[in-house]
Amino acid sequence: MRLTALLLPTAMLVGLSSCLFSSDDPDPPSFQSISVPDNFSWSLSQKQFVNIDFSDLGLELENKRVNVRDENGSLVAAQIIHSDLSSFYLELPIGTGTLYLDIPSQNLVKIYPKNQSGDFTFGQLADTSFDPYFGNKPSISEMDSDLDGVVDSEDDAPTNPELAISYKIPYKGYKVVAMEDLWPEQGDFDFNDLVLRFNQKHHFNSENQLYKGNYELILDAVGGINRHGLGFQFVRDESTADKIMYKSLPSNIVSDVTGGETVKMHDALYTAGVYVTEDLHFIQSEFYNNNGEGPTHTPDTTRFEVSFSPSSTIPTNMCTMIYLFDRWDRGKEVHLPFFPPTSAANDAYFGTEADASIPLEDIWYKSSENHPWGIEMIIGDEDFKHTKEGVNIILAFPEFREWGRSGGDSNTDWYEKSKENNLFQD
Ligand SMILES: [Ca+2]
Ligand SMILES: [Ca+2]
Ligand SMILES: [Ca+2]
Repeated sequence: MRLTALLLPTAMLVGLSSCLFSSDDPDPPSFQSISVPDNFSWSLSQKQFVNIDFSDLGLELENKRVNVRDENGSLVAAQIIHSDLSSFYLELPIGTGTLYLDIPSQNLVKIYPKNQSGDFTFGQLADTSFDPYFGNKPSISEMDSDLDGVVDSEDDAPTNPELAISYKIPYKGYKVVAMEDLWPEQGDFDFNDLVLRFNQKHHFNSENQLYKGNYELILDAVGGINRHGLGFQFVRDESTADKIMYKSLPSNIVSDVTGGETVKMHDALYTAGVYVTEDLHFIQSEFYNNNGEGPTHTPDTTRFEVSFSPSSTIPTNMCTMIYLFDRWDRGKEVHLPFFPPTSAANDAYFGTEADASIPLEDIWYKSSENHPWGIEMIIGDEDFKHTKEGVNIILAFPEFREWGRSGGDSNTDWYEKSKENNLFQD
């Protein structure tokens, strides 16, 4: 096994926005003062590839279920084992500790602690003792009602032959995205032009092929001045220990979209994804900014379902990320760092203003100082409280800067340590 992964958090910079520095801070730090490693992803989460070869066990595991659980027994991910192999792509809350693998049919639990470099040591099969903590019981049902090869007791949809496994990503809480929307120009680094949380529940068939996904998106703040649409894109994470890299997927992996009134499929020629809305205002029940200056309102929630064309063209390491686009200039998209533009983007914007994307090297949406237009966080059940309008994030969260400088290695709890009166929710 192996893995490696990555994501780390990071930081941001600041820029302009002078008016918000408090008078008791005579030398307010600027976002530009943060020097970060080139390969810093500005992500506060833990992404990990895990490939497990069960052949050493010498057990009959074909069509048997394997679960990944956290230390409380909560389901993180699951798969049906074929040819003694399983491959997982995990997006975990920062700080996730030991993971466990359980194979119910064998009454077997294996423990995978993190090693010193922060990776889980999957595959070493270090501990084969049953851990009663999970209350695991061998699967007793041999009935396979829907004939998909997975016995009823291990089948999340025992009467639907097209579904066998379902789990949420992230497995608890949400993926939080906080963005600046002026790309390719630099903004004021308050990261509240868009603040949203989303979660996805993915459903797979007995061949571990993605069949459909249910998405929930909570629009916490819309602090930007410009009108923007919102999209989801599906990409594959090709990151290694040395390089962060995401690659677009072809649009034909998506076969249908249902649910929200504003949601529709990307055009056939585009890369894989959906338009959540052509204008963020359209998914608000009434207009709000939630930034302390404009109107305040309970955040609206949008839900939709995406059907995929189950086939091996959807890789295990597929991940979902949101992006913004200019309502009046569709080719102007804003993505998190390292995430590629969709095929609807206008290449002419790259390398202009503050953008220093290097398309041939798969480096996207970063400035020449490696500063981002958005950050991503997976922080489990904790809430992220965003900044008030115009408050530079490094002022609101004093440890943010050190997090960035460390390339995400230290101060990963910066979001819990805000300076008083700088957050919208204060
Ligand atoms: Ca079945
Ligand atoms: Ca089934
Ligand atoms: Ca801003």
